[in-house]
Amino acid sequence: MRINVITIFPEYLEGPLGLSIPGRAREAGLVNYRLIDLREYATDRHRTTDDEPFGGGGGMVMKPEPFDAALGALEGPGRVVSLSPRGCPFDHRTAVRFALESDLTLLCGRYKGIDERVTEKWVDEEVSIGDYVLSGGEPAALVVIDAVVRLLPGALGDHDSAASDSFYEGLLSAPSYTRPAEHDGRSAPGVLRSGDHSRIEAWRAWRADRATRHRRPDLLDLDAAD
Ligand code: 97T
Repeated sequence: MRINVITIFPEYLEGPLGLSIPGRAREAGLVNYRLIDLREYATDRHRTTDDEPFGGGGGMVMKPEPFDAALGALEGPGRVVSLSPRGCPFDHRTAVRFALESDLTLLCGRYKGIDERVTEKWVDEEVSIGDYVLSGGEPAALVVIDAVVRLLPGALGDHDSAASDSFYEGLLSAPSYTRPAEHDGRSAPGVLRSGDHSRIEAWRAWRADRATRHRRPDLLDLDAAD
């Protein structure tokens, strides 16, 4: 898979993409990251990438020309996704969908967003990682990349498992415990150390259901779940 990111801060992503599962996936040849510096596509002396919004109202808007030139220079941009607080919620299903693409291009806006004409011409979908405001799309792009890359076949090592992740089956996962069996006066549940896999599965299903009902009842809503 090839993931392009267009940003005014390529250095923001460089470090994280070399670490952990995203870094290992790159070393294994499962994914290639291309960080594109938007400023290199600005044409004026000051390499301007933003301007005041038409209609006023404060804040700054990302100019259309640098994005247009950067996207035009990409041979196969694949699915083009813009990170935006106005986007559709990014969730596990979106991550699965993106992981099936061969090429993905992420646009990082800042300030008040990107000129809508860029979105109309190039963007397949706008996604948000949650209901809060960021200083720019870069941390959101990292979130999307991490969630997508760990789904690529071979990205997870023997000690990681997607099947036990929260959301894998549409629910929060059960809590986890490891050695020692007793810590600070608290015991790990005996059932998890019983070796009885059907009892362990039943216990985990119960705790997953309980956590989901308490914290994320929206995930149990039948209409919302499918
Ligand atoms: O708040 C933002 C600003 C720019 C680009 C993306 C975001 C955002 O994405 N998800 C939540 C907020």
